[in-house]
Amino acid sequence: MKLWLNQLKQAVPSDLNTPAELARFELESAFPGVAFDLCQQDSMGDAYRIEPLGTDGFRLTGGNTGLLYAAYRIITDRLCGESLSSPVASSPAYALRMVNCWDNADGEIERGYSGRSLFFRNGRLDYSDDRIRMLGRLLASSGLNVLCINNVNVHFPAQLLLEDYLPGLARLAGIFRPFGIRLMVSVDFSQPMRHGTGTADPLDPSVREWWKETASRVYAAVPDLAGFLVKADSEGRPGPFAYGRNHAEGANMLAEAVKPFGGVIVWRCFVYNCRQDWRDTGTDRPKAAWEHYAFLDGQFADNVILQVKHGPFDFQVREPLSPLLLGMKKTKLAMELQLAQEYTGHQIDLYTMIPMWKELYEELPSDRIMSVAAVSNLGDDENYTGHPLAAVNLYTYGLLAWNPAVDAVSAVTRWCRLTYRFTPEQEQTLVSLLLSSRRIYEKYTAPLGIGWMVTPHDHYGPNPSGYEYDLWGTYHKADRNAVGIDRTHSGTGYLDQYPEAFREKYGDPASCPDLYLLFYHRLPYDFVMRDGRTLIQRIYDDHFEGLEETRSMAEKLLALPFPEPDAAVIRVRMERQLYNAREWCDIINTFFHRLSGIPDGKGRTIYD
Ligand code: GCV
Repeated sequence: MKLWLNQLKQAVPSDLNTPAELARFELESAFPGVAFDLCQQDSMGDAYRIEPLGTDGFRLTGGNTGLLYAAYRIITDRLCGESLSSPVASSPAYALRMVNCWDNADGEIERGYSGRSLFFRNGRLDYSDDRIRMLGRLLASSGLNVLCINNVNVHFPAQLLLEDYLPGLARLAGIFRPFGIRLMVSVDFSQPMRHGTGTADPLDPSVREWWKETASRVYAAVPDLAGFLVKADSEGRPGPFAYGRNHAEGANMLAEAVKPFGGVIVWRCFVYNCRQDWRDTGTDRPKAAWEHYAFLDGQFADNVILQVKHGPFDFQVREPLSPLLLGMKKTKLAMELQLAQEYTGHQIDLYTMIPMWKELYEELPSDRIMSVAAVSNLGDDENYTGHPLAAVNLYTYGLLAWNPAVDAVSAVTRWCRLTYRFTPEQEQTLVSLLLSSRRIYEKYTAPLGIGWMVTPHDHYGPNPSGYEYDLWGTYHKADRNAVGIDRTHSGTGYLDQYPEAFREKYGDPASCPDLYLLFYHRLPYDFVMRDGRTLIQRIYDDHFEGLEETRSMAEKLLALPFPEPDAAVIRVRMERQLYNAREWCDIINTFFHRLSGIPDGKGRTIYD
């Protein structure tokens, strides 16, 4: 399956070596007889310029990869019915536009909802060359350029990617190379201990030596490896804390090892106390990333990038922008998004992410990050993303990683137009359904920014108190009078981690946007919101509306003439979404009704 490139008829041959060669192949096979003049200027890197030549020809100027991006721009514009009549120039906003796969060597994917790994089987690298080439084409056509193939939780034998599996990694890197995609690997901080160092202390000379020697071996096999991705001292992963060292000392030691080869260390900031006692009211999990990292600003080597989840918790439907992304001004940062729908419907429920990302980018000054990463939603299902419509998230993530100013309607329309042959009315219906899907999902799940009312561990379907007395620090503390946690200065102080403008906007329930209310405030059920409704009425209304809107979405979506096999998959998943939305609506409303004893002002059915 070719997803949004299904109109390209010819497969990419295996004997192309560079992005510029691939650019020529793609253009000549998509537009036989059209004149293309390709001028490679290496200093331009990913950037490109396209000039129309006469009536039907183009001059493309760019770096090796820039030429490929220019070729895909011409091809996708044409397939969308747009033609370039005047010169255009483009360059990406972020140097590294990364996809992080959480694939394990046994072929399982952590938080994977579209089958098994495309790269691993039975503890070994094992893949279909044709599918890898198709994946390379899809990623490159949306502007993405770095792929980390293994889980940040590095389970044995994934460590062998740096050892016995290195030839296989080199071969895989070779398949991706013409697509301008550089591989990255997640590494296990304690790996030197498999080789007798007896310690993984980042200041120990034998440990430093092991990583240097390993980096030189790895880069000899894969000279353009983007670098190493590291999850350290988080959720049981090894890290520098065991030796009394901090994250900067850990990251800088690895950075020194990859530096001679131009590599980077992407060090994740998802670090918090995952064995919290629910009785402990002094610890507030969203504060953790800041507490672990902010004081280290300015201490990281220049080839270290801190990768920060977009929100302070963990990819909930609604979270504020992480304060670390605003505060660490002397450190290179990447924002981490999640395409895998862990908390957002498991690629069963429709959930188009670009409206959420646009909100994040609006609050993030453009110079604060230098890279973006997204946890992959890919697997070996025939359609790669499980739900055929989940592919819109991968494609539009790429468009925004190139240019965060792209607007949501045009990005989603572009994907629809490339993927399906619909009439303008049908296309408009699909675009508006996709764009409304996030808000609909938000309405029927946890209310007003509170998050975490999901089935523990699996994270699909409702369980309002499932995490309430657990170790993960994710509490809502609903009682018969009130719900939420006060995270203002007078509460846990989380809001103090933000610049003044944020504190003013969110600190007062009277000015805090409704959809963030319960993230920042503990409020009584009879709190009167700006539109005059009480908090509890708003919760009931949102849930009833979310269910109704899902029903109406299902009706409209299933009336669209999707081709097979997409139509069948969409039908089955929509049935499951309808069931899920009803469960969420009724369980959340019943939960709050039982606690508060306040009836629905509109007299609708709540099951007590
Ligand atoms: C890869 C959450 C997820 C884990 C994931 C972790 C992380 O806790 O549930 O599956 O582990 O985030 O981002 O490291």
